[in-house]
Amino acid sequence: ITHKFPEGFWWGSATSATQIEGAAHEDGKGLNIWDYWYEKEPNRFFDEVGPQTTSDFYHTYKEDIARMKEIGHNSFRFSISWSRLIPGGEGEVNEKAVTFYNNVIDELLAQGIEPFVNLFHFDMPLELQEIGGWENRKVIDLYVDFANKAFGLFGDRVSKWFTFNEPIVPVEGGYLYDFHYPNIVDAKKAFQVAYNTMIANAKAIKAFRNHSIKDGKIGIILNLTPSYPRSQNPADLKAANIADLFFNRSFLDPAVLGEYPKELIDVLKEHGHLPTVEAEDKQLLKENTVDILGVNYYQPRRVKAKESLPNPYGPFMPDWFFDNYEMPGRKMNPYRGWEIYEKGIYDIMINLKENYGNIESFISENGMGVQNEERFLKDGRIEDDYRIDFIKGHLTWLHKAIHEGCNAKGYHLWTFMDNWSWMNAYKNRYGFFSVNLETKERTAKKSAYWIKEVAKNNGF
Ligand code: BGP
Repeated sequence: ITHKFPEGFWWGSATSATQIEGAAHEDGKGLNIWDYWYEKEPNRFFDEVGPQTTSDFYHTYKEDIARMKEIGHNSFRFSISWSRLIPGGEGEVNEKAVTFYNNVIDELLAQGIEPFVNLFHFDMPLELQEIGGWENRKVIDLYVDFANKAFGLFGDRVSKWFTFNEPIVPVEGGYLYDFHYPNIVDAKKAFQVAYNTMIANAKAIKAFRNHSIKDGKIGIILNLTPSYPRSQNPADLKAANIADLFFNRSFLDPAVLGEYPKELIDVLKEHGHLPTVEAEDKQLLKENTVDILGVNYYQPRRVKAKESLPNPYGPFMPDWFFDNYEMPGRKMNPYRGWEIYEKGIYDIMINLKENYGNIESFISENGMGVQNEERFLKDGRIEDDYRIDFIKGHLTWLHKAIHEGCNAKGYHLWTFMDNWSWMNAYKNRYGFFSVNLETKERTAKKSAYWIKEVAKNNGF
């Protein structure tokens, strides 16, 4: 074993409610924006199945958790669906949902797997989106009520909690670049939404502290994309810095340090895009920072200075300041088209160590999406050596970061079994297990056997 990880390292995988549960209309669940977008409003981008067609974890959790145990997971992340626990987003809890999440938690604990519970993974209850979603401060209070109820119901057995997964994604998709419902393109609203989610994060943390959960820790999960400049020219460096401010630090700084970077405030002020704030917000943010940070890492961001000046009369957008840059010779995932840059994981960790108080963290998502993965079927199982190499490459850099004093506690793959995705349905497969969508049969891929050994040896 050349790469041994610290004792108690968390090996596992990550999922989200909308992507695995299915049972979208069962047992009193309300609609969320994804149910609506795919079922009720013709999705104008894709001709794909919606979140009612999933691996059906709602009914198969018991066998799936046994599979997790079988491949050596000691931890597993799932999310609680707000619209399942509180249909409509407001009011009484749905007892059937309480039973389901209780069963999942109890089953995980019975198998020796620690539940990591996330509260919001892109799945706004439809009724709350209709009153403006995160644009509306009332939704913050309803979210805190939801969080409080979840802490109260499950906090006796769950100690690791997360407020949000990738809060920037609903901002980018729903308010800037038009790829998620509600398909608004308006940077002013986008910054308000981004800001309000961080207020919701702080308020949920504050509520969490009143629950005295044993060994309780609360965190946030951010997709950090290290922002690499094309060159060391001042203009390229500036472009990379601005991209970093918008896409990483606008969440990382308030979550971990309790305040926004001054440079970001200056840019927003200059362009008249400062969000509306309330008097007590500043103190609230300062006093309620996270205990732990989940880092989702898939690919870096490479940028260069803008080649042509943006139209000063056009609507303000973050990409006024930079262009994306495709580095010649970069390594690509040939089966999906994202860049693979394993060292990014190390750069993120060193940044957290040097600039964010070496906050306790873990890799909460990392993974390789592959199209038409059945082409790698051999004797009934998918021989995903490329995924093993991918994970190994990232773990090697994570191991080095830990060796240099970074406070990283675990690695979760995206994802446990092939699941439904927001934009691509089942096109990109990520799981340790493949899923036959007709029979719902699960089959372990080669990587599942490999990770089992890694977990057993706590290294490779
Ligand atoms: C992350 C999300 C996940 C998951 C993953 C893979 O951003 O947190 O929900 O979907 O990306 O991306 P995709 O499904 O688009 O391939």
